[in-house]
Amino acid sequence: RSGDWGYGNENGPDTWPDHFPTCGGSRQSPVAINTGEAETDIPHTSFHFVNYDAKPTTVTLTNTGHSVQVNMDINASVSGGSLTGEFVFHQFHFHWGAVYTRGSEHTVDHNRFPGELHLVHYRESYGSWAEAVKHEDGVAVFSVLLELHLTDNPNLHPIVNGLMDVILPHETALISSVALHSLLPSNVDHFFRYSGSLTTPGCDEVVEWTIFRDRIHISSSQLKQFRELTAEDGSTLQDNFRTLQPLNEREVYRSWL
Ligand code: SG4
Ligand code: ZN
Repeated sequence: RSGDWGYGNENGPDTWPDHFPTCGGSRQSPVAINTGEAETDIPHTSFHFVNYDAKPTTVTLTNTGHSVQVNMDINASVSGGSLTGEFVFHQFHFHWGAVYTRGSEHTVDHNRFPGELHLVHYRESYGSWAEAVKHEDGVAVFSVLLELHLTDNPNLHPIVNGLMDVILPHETALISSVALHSLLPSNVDHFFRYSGSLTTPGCDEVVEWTIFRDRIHISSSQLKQFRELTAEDGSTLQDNFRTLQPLNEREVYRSWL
């Protein structure tokens, strides 16, 4: 029973803490971000991306039953950007809505976006994802908000074109190669930073979050194809975003004055 969490009335975010106590913790994600309230006193260093422009040979798309996720055979990593060390790229995945007025997990200045892309990394010094999630500084997730645009985002084509092959939960397909760099906004110098959790059960409080201020585009027809997927519980896979969590004692920082 406890394995069948989801985003519906019966199994949605409000019920997660019943089966996954950490989901009721005090350092949870996502949160509402407000530019005017963000602290500006963090050191200003640019990100250093390694192999983000590489085109891996094997890229797989998986319907996890809760999201659609991309894994690739690549040794990409990131440091700088006020992160406290080097983080190895692990996977990326998406959250999206049933309609374009919702779908993102974080809000910025009270705006919800039709989707949110998460690039998940783990701390290099922990050696593996499994080890890193045991440590409160083990994971770094980069969030790219998806903004509705009239025309397709060609950089999303490899992913969107693969969706029809992973309609059912746990289906996997090979897709055309994609460079991580092509999924980042053109300006990565402006970002928000706070410490939080994974946004799905067990909600481990291990994540240094980076939310880029600038967005990338997605068209309504591209969004529509995400909504063709089937979720673990048999419903349409959409509105797979968690409700906003209290900030409690935490600060949100921003990288610019
Ligand atoms: C999505 O459901 C991913 O597919 C999950 O990856 C991921 O869980 C989960 O989101 C939470 O990640 O960046 N939103 S998040 O906090 O990475 C993990 C898998 O299920 C554990 C592998
Ligand atoms: Zn996510």
